[in-house]
Amino acid sequence: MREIVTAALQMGPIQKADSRRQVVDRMIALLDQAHAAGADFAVFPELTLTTFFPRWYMEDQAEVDTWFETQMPGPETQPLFDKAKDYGIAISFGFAELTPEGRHFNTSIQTDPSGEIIARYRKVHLPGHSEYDSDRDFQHLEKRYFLPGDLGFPVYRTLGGLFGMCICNDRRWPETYRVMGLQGVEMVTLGFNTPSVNSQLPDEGLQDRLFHHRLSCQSGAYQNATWVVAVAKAGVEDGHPLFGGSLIIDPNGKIVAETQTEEDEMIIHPCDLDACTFGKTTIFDFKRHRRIEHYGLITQRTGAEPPE
Ligand code: CDV
Repeated sequence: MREIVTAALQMGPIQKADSRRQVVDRMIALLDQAHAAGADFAVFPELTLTTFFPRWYMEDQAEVDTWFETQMPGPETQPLFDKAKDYGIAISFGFAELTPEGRHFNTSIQTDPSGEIIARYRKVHLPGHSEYDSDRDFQHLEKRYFLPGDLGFPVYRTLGGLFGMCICNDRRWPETYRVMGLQGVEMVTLGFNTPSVNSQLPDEGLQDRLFHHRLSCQSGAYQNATWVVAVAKAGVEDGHPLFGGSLIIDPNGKIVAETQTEEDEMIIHPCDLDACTFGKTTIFDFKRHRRIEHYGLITQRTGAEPPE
């Protein structure tokens, strides 16, 4: 048994006017709960430190850069790292990263229990568009503000297991999980900010949107025999609703915990990494069953091209 008591720390809405300090205080309050419940590992959402700013169209790069972090930890986030170290809890959270060379990424990091950053992931699948779109009720400008991630999908050893990260839209792509599955991943963590309404399909109901979210995460878990921990930033941000539905999913694809609110909320579960072994050595024993001679198109072709 390799049990990692894992807390998914969902954040409620963060308004444009909220300061990093206010957000970090809320994160620490959730970490206090996780510590009281015996957590080894705590996972926060995508772009945890700010409102989901890609919904806003901005032309002034100096204004855009105010949403980004140039240091991690920086002065405002150091107290979170200190608290996690005090508690001996490994943490993972997302933020907008501005590198010293001036590159912008939608990033997640993971620390070990001593508070050291031991892994970094930069979002690969950036949804949305790069120019103002007047046909939408609200914008989704991730392609404008971020570069596609340049680190691939690394899997790393920590907490006695094999861990990997992805971010929000990545969870909808089977390639995301499979590339980590091929590195033996035992727990995939991800944060998300998903609007409760589809700006291009207003009649799509919230239940359908939650269904697609659960379907993507549960199939990724099952087909790769890995835990998946998916954590929302939820609630109404400056008039724009984001759904909750943070999940802890076992390697059989079953949901073992799910949040019930769109506020700051913890769910927690003792995740036994050894529970991955059965799936990885039977139906999803890749080495025995995969037929890579038929998978060439996956990396040769991006868009669908139907036959003549
Ligand atoms: N932050 C995201 O990547 N959100 C997307 C929305 C745009 C659909 C998602 O896949 O949830």
